[in-house]
Amino acid sequence: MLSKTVESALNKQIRIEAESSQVYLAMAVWAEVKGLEGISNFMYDQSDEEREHMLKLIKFVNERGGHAHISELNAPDVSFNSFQEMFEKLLEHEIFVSQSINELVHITFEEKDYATNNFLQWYVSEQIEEEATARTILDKINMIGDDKGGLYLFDRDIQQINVQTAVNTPAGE
Ligand code: OFO
Repeated sequence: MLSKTVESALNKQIRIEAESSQVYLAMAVWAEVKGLEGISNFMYDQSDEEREHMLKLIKFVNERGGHAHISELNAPDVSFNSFQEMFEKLLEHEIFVSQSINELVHITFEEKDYATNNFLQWYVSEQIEEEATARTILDKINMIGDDKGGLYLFDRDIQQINVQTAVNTPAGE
């Protein structure tokens, strides 16, 4: 059974994951309109993943005797000055999500809720991976700068970058 404190902290995270999904959906649309299909597909996939993160939390709250709260969401940024700016925002957002997960883990310790703590370890690992992917992409985008040819090649290769980072990051590291 969840304490009210843990339940409301989990519900806050449900909202953050839902907002993350919207953040990446808006980036996917922007990239698609700009004609960069690879980047757009990457963002659509990220958006789907965030929805999965949200659903996983919803199921957990309900299974543990709580009531998952589906709330209104803040609107995401829908346009960017450059791809560089968009990927900077992606990394910033993932860092924000990691901090939020850390606070949530801290609350479970305070509440002596070790089952929820254990459940959240998956999110801790996931965030390490997502931050690493975002940093790798941003490094590459920073190298490309304003070079259109470079961006074109990057658009073709972005899916691979994601997969390689995931494979090269041992679970829990
Ligand atoms: Fe990348 O945010 Fe979910 O966990």
